[in-house]
Amino acid sequence: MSDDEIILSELPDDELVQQMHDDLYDGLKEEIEEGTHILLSRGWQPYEVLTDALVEGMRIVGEDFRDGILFVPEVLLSANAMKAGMAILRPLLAETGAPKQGKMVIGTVKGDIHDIGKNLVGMMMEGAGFDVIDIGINNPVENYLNAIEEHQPDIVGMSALLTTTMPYMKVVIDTMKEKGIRDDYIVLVGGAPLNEEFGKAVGADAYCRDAAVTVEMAKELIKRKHNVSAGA
Ligand code: B1M
Repeated sequence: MSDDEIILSELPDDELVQQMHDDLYDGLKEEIEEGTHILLSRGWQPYEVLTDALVEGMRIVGEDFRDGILFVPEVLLSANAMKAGMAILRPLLAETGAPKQGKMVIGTVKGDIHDIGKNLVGMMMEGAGFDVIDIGINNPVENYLNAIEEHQPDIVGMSALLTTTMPYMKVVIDTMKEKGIRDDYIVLVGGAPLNEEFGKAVGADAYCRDAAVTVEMAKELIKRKHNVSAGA
């Protein structure tokens, strides 16, 4: 059977998810949108669709990108297809009715244009009751400082996907220190090449492995901050 003849709605769940991995790989935006709708209509939770169908699909793309099988233009199509699926899930993830938790400014650091992970973190944080101010990609330190001043968040989040851009997180944190404002905010960092040790080395409050960990970490650190200020 050729790809053209596959009717997504007739596939059982496991084959549909497999097909969505293939469609994401091939950058087929409409098929990803359709698959996302079908899984939701079958009672899948938005978070399950996100992780099992989309994030897993992108992981496979990442492997072949690394191995030189896929190239930038193809990966861009995959990214666009992934974003189309995420756009469907976003309002559903935000609709949890969770009580307000606080505010976060988040952006990808200077030199880096990867934004899928950051967007996903933003979506999950919104769903958990945080107000999220997304300052986008390729942010020099001034953008973080301006957003901090304007929005007075509880949390500053930084994303980096490249080993060449992740050191810039230290530039942002060091500048916050120089201005005497570092300790006024919770600073969280994340992105595929980072780890806990790196998070400590740059002076962040925590490294967050994924979006779910970011939510848990944010809630925990906000709670601690409130306890400290209540005790002070
Ligand atoms: Co790029 N890219 N890319 N890329 N890309 C990687 C990162 C790479 C690992 C691929 C590879 O070789 N295997 C590699 C980096 C190698 C390295 O630095 N060691 C790489 C490279 C080399 C490049 C270029 C240099 C390629 C080139 O031009 N020759 C170039 C750089 C451009 C630039 O930024 N200046 C480039 C370009 C691109 C595209 C534009 C084609 C596209 C980005 C499209 C977009 O984002 N709009 C792209 C993509 C899609 C990828 C991969 C395949 C997928 C990234 C992704 O979206 N993952 C990636 C391979 C990989 O990561 N394995 C790769 C899905 C996403 C859900 O996961 O982003 O990890 P992730 O986010 C997670 C966690 O990390 C965490 O939570 C998220 C959700 O669970 N997290 C945070 C992320 N940010 C957080 C912030 C937080 C908390 C948690 O704040 C508190």
